[in-house]
Amino acid sequence: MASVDVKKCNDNTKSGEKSKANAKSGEKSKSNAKSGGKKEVKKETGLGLSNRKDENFGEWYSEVVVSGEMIEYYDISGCYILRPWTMTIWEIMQAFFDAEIKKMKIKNCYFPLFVSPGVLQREKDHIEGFAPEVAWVTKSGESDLEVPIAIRPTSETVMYPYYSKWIRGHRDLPLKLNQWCNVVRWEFSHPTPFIRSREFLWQEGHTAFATQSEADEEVLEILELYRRIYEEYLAIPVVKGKKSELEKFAGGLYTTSVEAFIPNTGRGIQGATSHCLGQNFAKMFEINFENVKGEKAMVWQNSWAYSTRTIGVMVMVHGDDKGLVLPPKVASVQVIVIPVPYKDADMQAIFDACSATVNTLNEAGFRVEADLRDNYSPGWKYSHWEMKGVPLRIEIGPKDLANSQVRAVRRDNSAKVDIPMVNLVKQVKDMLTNIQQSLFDAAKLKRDACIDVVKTWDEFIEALGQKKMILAPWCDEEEVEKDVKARTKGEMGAAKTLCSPFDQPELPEGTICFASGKPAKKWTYWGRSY
Ligand code: 86X
Repeated sequence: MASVDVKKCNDNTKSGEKSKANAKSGEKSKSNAKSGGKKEVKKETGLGLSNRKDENFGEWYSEVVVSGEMIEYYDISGCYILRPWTMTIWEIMQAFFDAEIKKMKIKNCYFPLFVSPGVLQREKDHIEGFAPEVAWVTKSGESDLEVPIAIRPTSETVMYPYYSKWIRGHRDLPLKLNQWCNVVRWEFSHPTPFIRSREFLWQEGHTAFATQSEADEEVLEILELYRRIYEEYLAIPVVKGKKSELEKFAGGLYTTSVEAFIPNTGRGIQGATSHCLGQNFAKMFEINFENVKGEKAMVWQNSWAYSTRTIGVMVMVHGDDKGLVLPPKVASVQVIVIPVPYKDADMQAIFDACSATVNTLNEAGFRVEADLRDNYSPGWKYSHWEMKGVPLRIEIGPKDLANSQVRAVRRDNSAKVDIPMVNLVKQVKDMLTNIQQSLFDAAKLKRDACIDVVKTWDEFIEALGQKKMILAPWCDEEEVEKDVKARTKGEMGAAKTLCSPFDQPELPEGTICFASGKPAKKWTYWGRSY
C-alpha cells in the first residue's frame, strides 16, 4: 500500500512540475484560438483528470482529492496531509457547530491524547472488539517504556473517570463537554482519504444528565445539527434514523445517525452519530450523584461525533469529471476573479477592475480572490480553479471593461451570465445561493433515484444488484439481520441495515418482513455501506 501511495505522490509532483514548465507555452498557444485552444492547454499543462467519475470511481476519487489540492499522500498508509483547501472547509463547519453547541451550554475542553493501559481496559466489554485497532507507544528514544501507552481511539475511558470525580450532586448536572481533537484507529481495511483514515479529526461530545428524558432530548438536538451540516452546508441529503441493535454502538442504549448515500458505488455511509449511552458507562465508571431527594443515583449519558469523513462524502457526491465541486457555504474561495488579457488591451485597467471586484465582494462578506499570476494563461487558470471546485468564476476582459460588466461562470452547470458592475453584489449573492440550492437538489434527485422500496427477498436481491439503497419492511430481529448479511456475502461486501428512518412510511397491518416472512415491525434502509 505504502509504495502505491508514494508513487501517487511522485506522479503528482511530476505533473505539477510539468505544468509549471509548460505554462509559458500555454500562454503562447492561448492567443491562437478560442475554440480548440482549451483542450490543447489541458494536454500541455497536465491539468484535468485522467479518470472519469462514472468509469473508475475509486481512481477518480484519489485523483480528485490530490489534484484539487485537498489531500497530499503521506508515507504512512492510511495517513493523509490535510491541505489548507481542506482545513478551511473543516473550520467553517467547526465554526457553525461550535457556535450551536455553545447555545446549548456545552463547553469545550481538552483531554490528553495518551491513555494508560489500566484506564483503557477499565471497561473491557466496550474495548474488546476494538482492541486490534488501538495504537501503542512503546518506546522513548531507544529505551522501552516501563508501561506502554495507548493513543486514544475515542475518549470514553479517558474522560469518564473524571466525570466520576467531578459529579457529586444534582447541582453538578448536567455536565456537557465537547472536544475538538484527533483520534487514531489502526484500521486494516482499505484506507481512503477522509472516508477511512487511521488518524482523523473530529469533535466528540460527552454529556451527563440526571434524567433520561434530558438525555433523549439532547440526542435529537445534536442529530439535527448533524443534518444541518450535511444538508445546509455540504448540500448533501441525509436520512435521520435509529441504528439496529447489531449496528448500534455496543456500549450504549441506542444510536441515532444521519446516513448519506454515494450513488456511484451504491453504498450508504454513516455521516455522524448521536448516542444515548443510558447508564451503562455510569455503572462501569461509577458516575453517581445525590439526587434531589438525597438518594444515590446514576447519571444518564450521551456521546456524539462527526469527523473529517464529512468532507470525503462531499467530494464523492458533488465532484465531477473536471474535479471538485464545492458548495458555496463551505468553499474557502467562493468566487475566483480572472483577468482575460487580449492583445493591445489596457492591462492595468483590467487588473484594476479585478481588484475592485474582489474588494467590493469581500466587503459584502464573500470569500473572493483574484488570480493575477502572469505566468499562467486564462485557460489554464479556468481549469485549475475548476479542478479546485470554486463555485463561481468571474472573467474580466476588455469588452467587459468597456461595458462596465463582468462575466460570471458557474462551476456546477457552466452557465454564463454577464453582470453589470452596479448589480455585482446582489447578483453574485443570488447566484451563490442558487448554486448551493441546485447542488442539494441535484444530489437529492440522484439519491432518491437510487432508493428502491421492496417487499420481497427477490426484489431485495434485484435492487442490491442495481446498487440501490433499499427501504424494506423488517421484523427487527437481530438473527434475521445476521442472516441477511450471510446470504448477501460476496466480493462487494454484505448488505446491512443503514438505519430505520424516523420518518416512517405507513406500515399496513399484515405487512411481512422481506427477509423472514414474519410480521414486519418497521421500515428500514438496507444496503452495502462504507
Ligand atoms: C465507538 C463511540 C462514540 C464518542 C461515538 O461514536 C461518539 C464519540 N465515542 C465510538 N468506537 C469505539 O468505542 C472504539 C474503541 C476502541 Cl478501543 C477502538 F480502538 C476503536 C473504536 N471505534 C469506535
